[in-house]
Amino acid sequence: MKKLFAIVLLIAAIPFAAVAAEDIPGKGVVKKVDAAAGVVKLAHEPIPAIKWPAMTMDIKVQDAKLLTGLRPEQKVNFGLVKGADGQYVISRIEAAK
Ligand SMILES: [Cu+2]
Repeated sequence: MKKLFAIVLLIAAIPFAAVAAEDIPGKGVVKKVDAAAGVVKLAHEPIPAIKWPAMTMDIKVQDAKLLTGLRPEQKVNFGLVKGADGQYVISRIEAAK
């Protein structure tokens, strides 16, 4: 019984673990999409977690597929993770409501 309870707890914790593989959330506006290079130019709001002021910059995406459907002047929410080279890359990006 104790074992079953432990397993249930473990399964219940999985979604939180997935979320806790934390990205750094940001908001911005798409300025340019370069799917071939896997880069999006964003005018992003300040990101205090990593001490970034508001700026317009090119950011790489983890997977070029993330850029599908994005278009200039679209408002987006995105998440950043640190790549192996120490540079931040976009792990998720979606249209903001
Ligand atoms: Cu920036």
